[in-house]
Amino acid sequence: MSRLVIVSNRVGPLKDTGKAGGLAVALVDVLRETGGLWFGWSGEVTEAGTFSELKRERRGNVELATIDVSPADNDEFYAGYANRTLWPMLHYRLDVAEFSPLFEAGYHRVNERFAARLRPLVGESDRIWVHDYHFLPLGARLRELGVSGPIGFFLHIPWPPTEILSALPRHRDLVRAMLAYDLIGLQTERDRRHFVDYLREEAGGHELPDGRWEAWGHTVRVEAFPIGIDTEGYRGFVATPEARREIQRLDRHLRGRAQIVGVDRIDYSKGIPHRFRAFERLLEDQPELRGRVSLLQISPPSRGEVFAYAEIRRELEHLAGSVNGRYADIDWTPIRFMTRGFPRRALAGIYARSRVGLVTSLRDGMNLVAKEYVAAQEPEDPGVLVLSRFAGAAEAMSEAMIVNPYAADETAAALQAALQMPLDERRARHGALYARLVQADARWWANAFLDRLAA
Ligand code: GDG
Repeated sequence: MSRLVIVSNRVGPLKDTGKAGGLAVALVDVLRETGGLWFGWSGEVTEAGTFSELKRERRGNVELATIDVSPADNDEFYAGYANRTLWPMLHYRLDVAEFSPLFEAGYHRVNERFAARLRPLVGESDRIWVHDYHFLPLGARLRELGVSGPIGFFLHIPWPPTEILSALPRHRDLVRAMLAYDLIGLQTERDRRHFVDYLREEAGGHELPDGRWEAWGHTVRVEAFPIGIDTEGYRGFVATPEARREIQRLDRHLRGRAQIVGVDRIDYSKGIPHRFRAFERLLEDQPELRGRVSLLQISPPSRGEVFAYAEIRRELEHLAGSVNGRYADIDWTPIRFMTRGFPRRALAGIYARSRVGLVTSLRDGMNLVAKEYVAAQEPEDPGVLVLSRFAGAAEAMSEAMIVNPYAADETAAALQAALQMPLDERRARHGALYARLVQADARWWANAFLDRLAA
């Protein structure tokens, strides 16, 4: 089989350091199968930028190759167009999206440079798999440089309705460039529908008898591949010493009280303020729960250089402070808001000791936390997942308690129902969710995408 080349902004690590996301683990697995190369950003910002020397690291048949970006690239491409224009646009947030010609030019410049640096590393028969919104036009640039083998693209975040996307300046050029890919993978059926609607409405596209789409003189396959986690591997984390340590610490601290857990990078798409308000509503409506249930919110900061992120962090600190000020008691803190991360195995222990996993995304490509929470539960006595209907994960997790995070009263009622749910119902819901996570895991996802790309 031909060699696989993966391109993504963040690369690796090749071995599980305890920090690596499940996605990295799954991608390294598929790279090992046929041997391959993973290309992307080194994580370094240097003056030489995309002209820097290629950094290479090899383990067995898998190689990493990375380059730096310059300070201007970082500001315009990464913190600029990727995270201040595309991220909000694709999360339906026209109100926070910034449209700057400088960002846009930087985005295209970095895509061109990445394509030029990758080109000499690509063999005739290689298959290329490009990831995420940082690299929408990368395939088109690679084609211009003569790459003729299969190139696939997977978008980890949502694809919005045309009415929203069409507000993006030069949206047609961006989507036209995407049609250089042979396969475009999206997280959900809803995202896929939005994408092909766009092709029909804006590009005069139509579906061919073999299911591919023709638009603007290109032919492309567009399908949904909902991303999974390494379910059984994750389940195994709960038995590790790192997880056990957190479980013991929580047992000592909680002393029989129930805990609701939320885990997300600080990001306005995750609906964390809505979560705090729903929890406040629960305490308001159910006075008997005061002193008996708490919310633990773990939120490693991200993209702090972007104003909207610094702002949401301040809002959360304020909200947590005001709920705690109002309801806390000598021996009970309603919301424990932690702006730091935990190692993955420790996190698994925290999920395992939480009665409820609460995900209130206002818009989310998939949401892996929802899946990890389910994977970490003890099948004999599992907790309950309360999940926003606006997370891609909701499409295939109907046995979770699905909520509208904008309705604080509805979310509060679901929390109460989750806290009181009888054991047999918890087991039935968890059993169905877990079985699906085992089937549609990260390996299944990667292989489904690559099989389609090969076809
Ligand atoms: C994007 C899309 C899509 C979180 N806190 C800590 C920590 N995490 C880990 C979680 C989980 C990952 O980060 C977050 O993944 P999500 O899927 O929830 O969200 P995004 O980061 O926004 O990811 C999303 C995903 O891509 C994959 O396609 O599902 O919709 O937005 O794995 O566990 N990990 C550690 N410490 C923490 O404190 N170690």
